[in-house]
Amino acid sequence: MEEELNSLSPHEIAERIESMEIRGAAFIARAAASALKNAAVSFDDEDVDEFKKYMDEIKDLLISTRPSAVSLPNAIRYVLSGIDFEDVENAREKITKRSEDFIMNSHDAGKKIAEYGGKRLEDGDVILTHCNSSLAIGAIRYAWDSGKKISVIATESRPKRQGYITVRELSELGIPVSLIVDSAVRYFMTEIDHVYIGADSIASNGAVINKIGTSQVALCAHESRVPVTVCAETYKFSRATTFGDLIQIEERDPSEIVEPDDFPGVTIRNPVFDATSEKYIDAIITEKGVISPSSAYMIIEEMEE
Ligand code: RUB
Repeated sequence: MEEELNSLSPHEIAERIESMEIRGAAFIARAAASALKNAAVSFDDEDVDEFKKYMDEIKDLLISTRPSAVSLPNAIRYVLSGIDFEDVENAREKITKRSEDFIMNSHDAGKKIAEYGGKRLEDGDVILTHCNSSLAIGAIRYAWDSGKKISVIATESRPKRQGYITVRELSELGIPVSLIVDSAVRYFMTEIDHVYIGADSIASNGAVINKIGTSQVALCAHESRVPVTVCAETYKFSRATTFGDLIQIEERDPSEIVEPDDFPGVTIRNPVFDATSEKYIDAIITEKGVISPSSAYMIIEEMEE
């Protein structure tokens, strides 16, 4: 699907992010970088002010699609930083190059995180994962490919059931995997050695925003003394949280849960992410190494302006 991005207009990419055809924070970030490149390449005018206006429109459109994934504005900031908009051709070339660099760095970061995360798993480990994180799966896959006989328990992840994608991916790799409903997490926690999850955003205090239900998984793990590991590239850390901003939790259409007409007079709420306190997270694996949540601020300090 990623190869297809080059042939899509920026509006088509924004639509696919909003509808969740493109989903998962890493893929969303790379898709946003591609959308900016496609916008720059297809802009057909020499007026630099119009070009800047158009790029700003695309930027705002992309940012509005998934408000909880900080990877998205961070990808956009990376691609557009240092672009002076004095000449269309020059700006176009720089945007193209920075977009390609972002995508390449994102893939490289994923490989490093897979290695660091995979090495921490041991033969015989049972890993619980929630939702569908390409980074958490990368680490699990690394351990499996290294010959460790691990197995996975994956939650269904209501309402959109991204857990189905996870179990299909793992089972295609030959990794033993069980599917459970979200409410069975505590029941199975005594069988689990590690919780491995991804992140949409990480706040400066180390709190992690990820798929709704992650905080319950982490609480259960804490109760059973099971370590919780978050696999996330540094572009998922939120600089704005150091200045007091809170990460917005996206609420989506209630029809993702049930048909609202079947429940007249009932308010149906559909928050799709939640915040897990840093108290319940043991390690965050980034491409720069394994850190404790209390070091999140240092990662943000080092981020490119
Ligand atoms: C996906 C989700 C994933 C993170 C990390 O939610 O919560 O755990 O985005 O994914 P949604 P990755 O399906 O609503 O986008 O590790 O692939 O970046």
